Amino acid sequence: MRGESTHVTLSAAGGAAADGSVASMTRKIILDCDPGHDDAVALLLAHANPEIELLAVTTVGGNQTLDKVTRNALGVLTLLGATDVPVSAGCTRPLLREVVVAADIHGESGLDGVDLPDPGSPGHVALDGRHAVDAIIETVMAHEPGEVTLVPTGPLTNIALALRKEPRIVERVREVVLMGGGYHAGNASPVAEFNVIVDPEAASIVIGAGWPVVMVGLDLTHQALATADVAERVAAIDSAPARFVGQLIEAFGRAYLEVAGFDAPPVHDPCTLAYLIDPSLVRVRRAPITVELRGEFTTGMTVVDLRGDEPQECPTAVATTLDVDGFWDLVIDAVERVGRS
Ligand SMILES: [Ca+2]
Repeated sequence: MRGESTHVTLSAAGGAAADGSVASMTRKIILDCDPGHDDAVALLLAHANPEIELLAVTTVGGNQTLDKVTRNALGVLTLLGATDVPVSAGCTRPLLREVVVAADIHGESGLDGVDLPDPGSPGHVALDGRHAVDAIIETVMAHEPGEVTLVPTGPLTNIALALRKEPRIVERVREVVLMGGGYHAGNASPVAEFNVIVDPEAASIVIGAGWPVVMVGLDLTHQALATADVAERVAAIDSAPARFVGQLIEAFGRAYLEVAGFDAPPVHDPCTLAYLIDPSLVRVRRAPITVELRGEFTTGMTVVDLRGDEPQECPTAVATTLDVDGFWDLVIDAVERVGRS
């Protein structure tokens, strides 16, 4: 009898080969994001951790408008020295609803309080010419089935459109590990999390597509608090990326204190990568998930059925418990690695 599983990948990629040897466990990912302070830490972890191969970065309107989050993604990758990763801009607005941004938390720029390289500076990362939806489809279809994992850390508009445009990606993608939702409290409403409430129709399409989905929601990410101890560990590293992460934590902490009364800010998005890098850091539980689309007070709520035994055949799962120390060790390790390169 299995209790809460630590990992729910259903496909065979990365497992033992026919000759008994173990194939490379490096995880090839596409990071679909809306930077955003915590997205920036996800970009850092995806770039710096040797277990992750960052195939592409795609951007979506969310924390701020598409032009702003795209500029931020390019700036963060430049600062990290991640100059060989293609970056594609995607959807400017949700499938059906009006644009909503999170300027209260992330500021007018989407990354207030940090210094990014001047977009005109030599060596600055430039946009790939493709639309994000095409970049996602082309990258997934160019790899073997079960090879590419999608990591959405913003509203799910790009992923939903990619699914509609090329339904074969459902069979091809290894799993979708998304930051969004939650099964207890929300943040953008009493019951809804920001990424899901911004484009609930897209979230419903992605979560219900039948591919393996791990929903890393607020229940999990509110355990990833950047405390004063974390800030001190970052401050002890003498490098430009470390100073950048220090600015991020400080600005994010100020906003979360003012807006939500948190003593330390929850650094949501990199929790998805922690799960992929070391599944023992994030406990997950399989459970059916539906997205509320018509509620008068509950639109954007992720309704998670936790009744009864864990349904072993269910393709969706929710993250429940974070190994907090292990998570921050990974982030600090990533800061040290980019500082050395
Ligand atoms: Ca985000």
